[in-house]
Amino acid sequence: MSRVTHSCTPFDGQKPGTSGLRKKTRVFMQAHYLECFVQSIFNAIGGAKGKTFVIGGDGRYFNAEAIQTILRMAAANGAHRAIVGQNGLLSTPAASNLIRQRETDGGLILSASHNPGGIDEDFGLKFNTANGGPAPEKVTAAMYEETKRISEYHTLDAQDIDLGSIGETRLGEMTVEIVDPVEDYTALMKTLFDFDAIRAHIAGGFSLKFDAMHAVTGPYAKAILEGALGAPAGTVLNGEPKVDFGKGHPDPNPIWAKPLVDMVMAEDGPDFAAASDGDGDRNMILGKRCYVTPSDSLAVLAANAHLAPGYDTGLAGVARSMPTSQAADRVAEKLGIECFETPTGWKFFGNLLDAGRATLCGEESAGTGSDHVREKDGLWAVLLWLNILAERKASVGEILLHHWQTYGRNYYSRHDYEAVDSDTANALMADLEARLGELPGTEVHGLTVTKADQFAYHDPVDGSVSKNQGIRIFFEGGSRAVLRLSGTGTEGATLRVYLERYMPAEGALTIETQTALREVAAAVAELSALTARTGRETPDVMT
Ligand code: VG1
Ligand code: CO
Repeated sequence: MSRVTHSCTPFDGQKPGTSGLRKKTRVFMQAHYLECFVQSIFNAIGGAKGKTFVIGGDGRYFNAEAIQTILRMAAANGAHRAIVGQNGLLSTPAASNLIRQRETDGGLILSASHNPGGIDEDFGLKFNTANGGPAPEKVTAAMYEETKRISEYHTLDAQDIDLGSIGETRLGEMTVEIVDPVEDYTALMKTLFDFDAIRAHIAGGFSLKFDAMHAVTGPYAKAILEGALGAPAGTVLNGEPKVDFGKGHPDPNPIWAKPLVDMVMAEDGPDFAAASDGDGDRNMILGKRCYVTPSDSLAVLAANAHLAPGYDTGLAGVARSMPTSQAADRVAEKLGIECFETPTGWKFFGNLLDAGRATLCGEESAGTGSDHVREKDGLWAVLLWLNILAERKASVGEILLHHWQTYGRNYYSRHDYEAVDSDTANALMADLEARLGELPGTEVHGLTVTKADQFAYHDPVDGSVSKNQGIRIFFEGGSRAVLRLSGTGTEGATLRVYLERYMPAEGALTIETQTALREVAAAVAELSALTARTGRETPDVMT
């Protein structure tokens, strides 16, 4: 087994986005492409020599092949040990947990998350640091610099190893440890939640469904929901991970998980339903005849987390991404705890969690998590909801209504315009940005602009500044619109328009969401000349 050094030339565009490097699978499969990026990661972190890494992915097409390549390269770069999920599978939160529990030097997570999988779909790779969280901007920037000057990479001239058998093998000088991907994660969940109370609630007739969307959470959900919590077999739907996710988008929202939504809207539907995404870090929460927006979910969880054993001493603080609705802010205010507003992407929560300033974090894109790992965590959110439901013995709908009656309601929706021509999208954003100064005072569709800016984040822990994180337009009365371009797409640009309107507790709390947001949507469309520029009358996806 000899070490081989290949020379290579840099590839354009190996710049990590919101969550690692995401490209079409065929792009990743080009000769030397993956290798150049992996070597750049090792170079950017001061080499792999003597280090231990966790390696695993969401099981999509090319997952297993890419892991073999990474293992050979890690060995050739002098790594000491690789901890790999059996068959190459690890949900993103489970990988984060392993990185932390085993006190490793970080991990390589293979996923394009909610994007579809397959040879003509998407693939992705990201590096998480020793705290278990996605590499912060200064590290991803260093990786990108390496990708621009890379001239060689190291690998081993060796056969593939068997990823299916649990236990240890050697690859050159490196130990490869294949682990059960579910075991440690399940143990962690048991320390946070009252499994007995949830089990009793389910045994008492509380019914639930979980849609794993043919992605990585299937084995986790079966072990935890059907195994440890005693939910009947068949509770987990689409529970076998597939390389193409059954040809769907493994994105837990009312569009891509429509069958589940239809189920809870039916007369004989379950009391609770949930879904997770490709790599298991997102969640969608549903109750009988009710969809909980991720922003509301964060707020409800913040208000009720003390009911679960892992959080019974209260929360240090709450953090949300900037486009996420301000519902959680109201809870934080009432609890008298800090509330942070960060740019989109979980990497910005890491410092706050490490410093003990935030306990719960959330994003409007179906991401919720806590300081138990350094990633958002789909099943964790499901279990916290279940724990709260078991304690409060109320329905999801009742809890939500009670929440709005206490704090008021932040009507909220995200409108996505997908595969927009990149130049068009960039010009729309640039022109709007240039006009931000003149917007205050403007009246549009009955709304008056009070403030407009380009969001910049000043990290309170390390003092770093992240600029250009999205355009915010505030209106009189507490409504708000945010515009930003996606950093996870692989085709053209995706323009995300986030809409929010606040209704006080004594106001109308049950208006249909899109109806409640009609004026804000019309106002932002007019201010950005959205239809004229993009030719789009309606969004492709509304969540
Ligand atoms: C999207 C979401 C963002 C999330 C990111 C990764 O990013 O908006 O909130 O953190 O996906 O989630 P963007 O740049 O496309 O808006 V996942 O589940 O893909 O790791
Ligand atoms: Co994900």
